[in-house]
Amino acid sequence: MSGDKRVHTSVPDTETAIDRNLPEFPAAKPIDEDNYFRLHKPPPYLSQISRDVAEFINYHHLQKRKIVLVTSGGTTVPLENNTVRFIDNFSAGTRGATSAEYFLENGYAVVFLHREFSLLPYSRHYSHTTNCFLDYMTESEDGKVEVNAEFQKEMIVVLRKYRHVQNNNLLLLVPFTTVHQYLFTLKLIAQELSVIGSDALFYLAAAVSDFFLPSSRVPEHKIQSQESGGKLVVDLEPVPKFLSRLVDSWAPISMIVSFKLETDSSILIKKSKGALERYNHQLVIGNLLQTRKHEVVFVTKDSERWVRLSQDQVDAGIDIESLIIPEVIELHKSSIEEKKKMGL
Ligand code: 9Z3
Repeated sequence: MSGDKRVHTSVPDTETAIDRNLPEFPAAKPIDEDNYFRLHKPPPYLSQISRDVAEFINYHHLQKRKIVLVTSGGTTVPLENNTVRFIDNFSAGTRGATSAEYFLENGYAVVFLHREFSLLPYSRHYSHTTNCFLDYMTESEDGKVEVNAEFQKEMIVVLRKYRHVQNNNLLLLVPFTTVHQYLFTLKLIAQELSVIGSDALFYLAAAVSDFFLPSSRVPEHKIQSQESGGKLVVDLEPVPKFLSRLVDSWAPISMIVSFKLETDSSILIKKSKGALERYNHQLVIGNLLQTRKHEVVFVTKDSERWVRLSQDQVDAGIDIESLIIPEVIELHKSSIEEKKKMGL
């Protein structure tokens, strides 16, 4: 809603945001993958997700529709099995949910691997505390609930798009909460999507934790406040960098777009290029925590190019994803042609 004068506590103090000017962890090797997936139990619901994803892919592949996996939202790192406390991050899923809408508008089917209760395509316009749906409602004279006249025009557009997507089975919602669930589900979906080769696109916008607590060290019950002299000392391991396994093994023919998040503008391009070289995929979209809604940088092997909203576009409430997605789709088209020439 425009004219929002409320305080927003989730907006970080940019002066004190963390600077990650440190060398990256090395890419995960097959042995790291084996160890992780051997030493951790898969989520119990995975076979249900596997069936739903396979059915969805089959349905759209028969209709020659391209499929994108959009990942979205932050991952949690539980500190206890019966989880009272966990480590989390800032991501609300705006990038992922908004991007999914533009992929759908451009004819893609979308598998939306998202943090449960984060923003969803379409409902994001009227959910969570900034856009409470009740603010859009009014009571008519005969006691019926109606949409406020001033929002009718805007809401009918969103409603029609949402219904079209529902009626044509174009969107599959797959949730995760922990980084562990995210990794198992990502691997599963990637392997299923690899069947359609170059027609599959991976758009990895989720903010995945860099650190985790191996399950062998997670206590079953709530940590007591009097343990360890009243202090809580958290000793986390680095999450293996699974992007290398996605590119090299899980879905080697598909196009992969990853995001790079930094808070220090002077290292964003260097880090994005570093990720591209390390994982050897097609595109890194760099963004800064502070300006991510207005500008991003496309980094490929031989180019870097900023995509920015003009001040007029910002004022008009244009989503930067409406500029990002058509460009990604063009690159996907070229990638498909290239792969076909190679006989893949
Ligand atoms: C992003 O950079 C996303 O654009 C944001 C979107 C998380 C900033 P919001 O959900 O934010 O709209 O509030 N995602 C990727 C971040 C990430 O974890 N990247 C890894 C890294 O930087 C590489 S896969 O190391």
